[in-house]
Amino acid sequence: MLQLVIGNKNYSSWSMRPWVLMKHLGIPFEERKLRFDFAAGSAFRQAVAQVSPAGLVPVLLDGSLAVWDTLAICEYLHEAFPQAGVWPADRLRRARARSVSAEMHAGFGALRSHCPMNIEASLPEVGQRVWAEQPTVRANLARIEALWADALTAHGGPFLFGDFCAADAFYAPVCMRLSGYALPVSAASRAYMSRVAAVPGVQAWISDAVAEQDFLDFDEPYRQHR
Ligand SMILES: N[C@@H](CCC(=O)N[C@@H](CS)C(=O)NCC(=O)O)C(=O)O
Repeated sequence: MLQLVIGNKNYSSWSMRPWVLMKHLGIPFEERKLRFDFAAGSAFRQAVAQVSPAGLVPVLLDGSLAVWDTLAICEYLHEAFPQAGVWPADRLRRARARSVSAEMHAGFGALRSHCPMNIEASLPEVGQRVWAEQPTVRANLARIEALWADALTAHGGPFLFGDFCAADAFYAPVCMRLSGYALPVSAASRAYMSRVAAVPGVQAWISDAVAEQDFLDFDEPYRQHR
């Protein structure tokens, strides 16, 4: 049985990606959740160090093999379950899906740092301030909306490349951020975000995140409590 080591569901955007993808595709796995605590020597640090030299979550364990980093995990799943639909079946779509996923993986730093994922919170006033003060966040969002629009138009929806695949899983935490911080987006983007949020695997992650009832101040630059 595969095991996916993840962090707090409310905060861990990287953990969310392979988790929702595997749930959606029906790839069986066991979840092992580690509560975030980034202090040196913490239980989190010790547990992650036992499975990954990189010291970050998520980590996919297949027997004695550890695969870390979300893109590597998606590629491993694609090879282990070639029919599951991790990436689109069509070669050109697959190349584009990998491109937009890699762009997410390597980029959008301003959006990620100014609007950290916090699924449970509703932070429209923070979003309004960030939007007014941070041109880099506005530029990130313009690029995200453009690439969503291009993919949805080219492939006819309902997801970026037709069926929900790894590319949508990569943007699922972005959808959470745009909703939670109520950033202004087009009607087409909002409709795509609603479709992503309605996917059963995404729904399951959201309800677990809301039920977590945890508050980690270092992950909450904008709140003192829930
Ligand atoms: N590039 C990595 C990023 C993983 C990552 O940054 N994970 C965060 C949690 S969402 C983490 O483990 N942080 C622990 C730390 O910063 O020490 C991936 O794609 O998996």
